[in-house]
Amino acid sequence: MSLESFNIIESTLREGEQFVGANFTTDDKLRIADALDEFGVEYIELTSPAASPQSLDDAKKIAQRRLKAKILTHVRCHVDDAKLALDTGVQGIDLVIGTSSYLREFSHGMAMQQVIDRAVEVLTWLRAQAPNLEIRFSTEDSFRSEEADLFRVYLAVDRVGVDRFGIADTVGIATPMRVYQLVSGLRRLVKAGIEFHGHNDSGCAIANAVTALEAGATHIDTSVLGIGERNGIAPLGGFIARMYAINPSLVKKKYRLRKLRKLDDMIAAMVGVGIPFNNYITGVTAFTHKAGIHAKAILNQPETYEILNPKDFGMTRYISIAHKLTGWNAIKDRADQLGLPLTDEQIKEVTAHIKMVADQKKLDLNDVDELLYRWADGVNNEPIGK
Ligand code: HCA
Ligand code: CU
Repeated sequence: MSLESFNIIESTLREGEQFVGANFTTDDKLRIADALDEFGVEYIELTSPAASPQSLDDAKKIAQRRLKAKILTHVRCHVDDAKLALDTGVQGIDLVIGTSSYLREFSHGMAMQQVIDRAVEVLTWLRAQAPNLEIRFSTEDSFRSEEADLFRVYLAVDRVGVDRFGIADTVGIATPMRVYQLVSGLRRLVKAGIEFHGHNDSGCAIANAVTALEAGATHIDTSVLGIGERNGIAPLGGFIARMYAINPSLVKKKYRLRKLRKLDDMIAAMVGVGIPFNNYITGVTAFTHKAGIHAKAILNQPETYEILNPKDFGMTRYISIAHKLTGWNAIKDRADQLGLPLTDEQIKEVTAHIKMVADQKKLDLNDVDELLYRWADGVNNEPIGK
């Protein structure tokens, strides 16, 4: 099962460039590629060199950078585009062609047999040009394509030979069950790698990606913060969180997890968005605990309420105590931090007082501290704020 040996194809520099707020300069792209490489992703996918002259030049520059990650570029399944991709000097080419009736009718206008003929033509040509190049062939909008059509094209492509097949949930319609079914069907049929690319329109991107691995996929597409067309694809951080939850030691060995924060911050700044408060790992509340019952257990053993250890990501845990749901264990911990020698009885008293005041008004940590100092000084009868 591929959960043990998955590869990340990081597509911030391809799918991510299709995010409405993205307009990366050459310098931005080099910084992104370097930061992704430092993090340790196995592959970096770049925008098609056919997109613009700058895209071609930048692909050449990044290909020459001698990063540890393999550099791929992503092109339409067309000999002209494939030729341009070869000229960039990248190590692999990701070919894509639409197979759903929507795309065949409203995008490229080709019948299924033409799609198959085109796939075979481009692959045969590419293989002859560059026998050692890593080639992937993907079917855009796989989950709204006829399964029989998909398998016809996969089989034809397999006969020519590719390193990897791509299954793309272009519109975010797939659920884990459907992903499992399609990926395991292809897994039974071919020996090549299988890549999954999933959009997040209905919130299944990460679950679909992990299910693809469970079904035998070998490669998963991500982008930093999930940026891409519409609301994007599986986010790198969220996918990492999921994989860490399954096998922390593997994920810690494969990637430099402390670099994630820098990546999220850098991309957010470049594309002009904030990091959502509830973002995986790097959101401000990702390691914040509130209820007294949670706080007590967290203070005793963080794993009680945490499957991700914030330290592994260079993040810190925060226990929120200035509210009506607080508990005396958390308040005692705060008193200890402040070096105040209060007895358990006093702590319970001041906790009751905090709850009462919090029923009337919103408190912050300063209010709690002030009350703790007063209790320590024995002057606990005045309302806070005086
Ligand atoms: C696109 C479509 C794509 C391709 C995915 C793939 C998708 O080119 O914008 O190559 O596997 O979501 O289908 O991103
Ligand atoms: Cu996509």
